[in-house]
This record gives sequence, structure tokens and C-alpha cells, in this order.
Amino acid sequence: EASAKAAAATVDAGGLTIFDKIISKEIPSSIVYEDEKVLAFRDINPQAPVHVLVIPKLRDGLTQLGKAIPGHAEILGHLLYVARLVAEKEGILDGFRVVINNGPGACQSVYHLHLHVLGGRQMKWPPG
Ligand code: DGP
Repeated sequence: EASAKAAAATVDAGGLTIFDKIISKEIPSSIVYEDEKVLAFRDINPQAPVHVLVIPKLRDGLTQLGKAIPGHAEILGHLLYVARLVAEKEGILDGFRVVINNGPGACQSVYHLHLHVLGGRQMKWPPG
């Protein structure tokens, strides 16, 4: 399953992704938080009782964290702060994890930067 996902993971093609349709609301999602710069919505395939994705509305070349440049620092900081707001809203401030999968080697499947906010159960370490 995991290796199939890694094999199927597209390389960064730079084109539109499913998240563009979620941002435009063409595809419905369960929105947890939204402001002018970011959207947070529940993952369709949750890996924990709380599993929320936080994404920038404007991808701006930020298909993955490894492509970040100095001009992305502000939105990267905002995304991380919103992860904390989501954790508070979801009642998991005492135990949550923020994950960014970068590239095929980390099973990234959608090439629009996203933070996973996970919690609501005991998280194990090391992660898989
Ligand atoms: P990653 O493997 O880090 O690229 O995570 C991509 C996540 O996106 C994955 O956990 C499933 C989620 N996802 C993919 N398509 C959709 C969708 O259409 N709706 C929602 N809510 N989540 C999606």
C-alpha cells in the first residue's frame, strides 16, 4: 500500500492539483479554518481522529517544502501558526503532530505544499 502510493506519487509537474479545486470550492471539503491566505480542511483519508491539512491558497511555486525560497518564509510561518490554531480549535493542543511529506521518498502525493495536523490519539515515535 505504502510502496504503491510512493510509486504512484506524481513528480512535481507544476500543474494544477486537486487542492486548487478544493480552494475554489469546486470540490467540497470539510473546512476547519480559512483566511485570505490559507485553507485548513479535513483529510479525506484520516490517519488519526483529527487529521487536518493546512495549505496556502496561492501555491506560488511552493509545490513542496524543498522548493521554498526566501520569499516564501512569511507564508511558511503563517501555515505553521495556523496549524497551532487548528490544534486549539480541535482540542488537541496537549498532543498533536505537524507533518510535511516532501517528495516521492516521503510519499508526497499532492504537489501543492500542505501541512498535516494530526492528533486525537497517542502518536507514536518514530513515525513510519
Ligand atoms: P501527501 O501524501 O502528504 O501528499 O498528502 C496528501 C493528502 O491529501 C492525503 O493524506 C489525502 C489528501 N487528499 C487527497 N485528495 C483529497 C481530496 O480530494 N479531499 C481531501 N479532503 N483530502 C484529499
